[in-house]
Amino acid sequence: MIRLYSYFRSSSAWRVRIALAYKQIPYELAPIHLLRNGGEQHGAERMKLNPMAQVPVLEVSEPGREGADPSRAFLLTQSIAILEYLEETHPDPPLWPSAPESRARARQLAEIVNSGIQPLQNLSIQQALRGNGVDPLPWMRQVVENGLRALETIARSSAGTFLVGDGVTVADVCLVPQLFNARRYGVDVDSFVLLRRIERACETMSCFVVAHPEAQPDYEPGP
Ligand SMILES: N[C@@H](CCC(=O)N[C@@H](CS)C(=O)NCC(=O)O)C(=O)O
Repeated sequence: MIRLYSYFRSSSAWRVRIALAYKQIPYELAPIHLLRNGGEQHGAERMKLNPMAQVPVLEVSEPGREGADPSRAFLLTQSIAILEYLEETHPDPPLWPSAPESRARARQLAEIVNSGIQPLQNLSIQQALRGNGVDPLPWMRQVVENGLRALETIARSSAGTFLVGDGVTVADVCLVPQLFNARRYGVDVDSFVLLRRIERACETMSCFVVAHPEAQPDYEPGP
């Protein structure tokens, strides 16, 4: 059995939700509220799941094995490591292209989001800036715009229907949640014409629809 610890608005957890849906892997969703009570991710039990106090966390236990010891479940954090694990255990349909050049390009674009944008605008960074009396919004806009500009520029030479060719890849899985965050921060997403076109293509796929924050059981309206 697979359980995903998630927060509806977490872009990193959203990536994993897309991959689980795309690969049609059944799972149980376990919400962790990142804002309630000072952030449930910091609680002692949650810290046992992920000492980084972040979502997503994937928990894999032996299916149906009676008396299985839950403390021996396989726990995995870091969305890209989780996506790779899902790819290796459920290779079809794939999220990584098979040709080395396209595969590397998909990784490169995914890492622009995963390493070059998301960590710089994460909740803990926003809270640290606010704690120092700094409004985080201009910083968040700047890092998101810089990253999206790089994505748009590089993808001009690799994109077909999706960021890399005509099949959905890990790069698109990272792009769509990041565009959602960009809008929340007031970034003019429509100025990224290619990224918007690819987002629209993704939105026609059911795996992106069911993974959307508003489709989650823990969804709450709000900014
Ligand atoms: N590199 C990690 C990033 C995980 C991450 O930053 N998760 C955010 C939500 S998107 C989080 O849990 N933040 C909690 C906090 O900053 O307190 C991954 O890809 O899984």
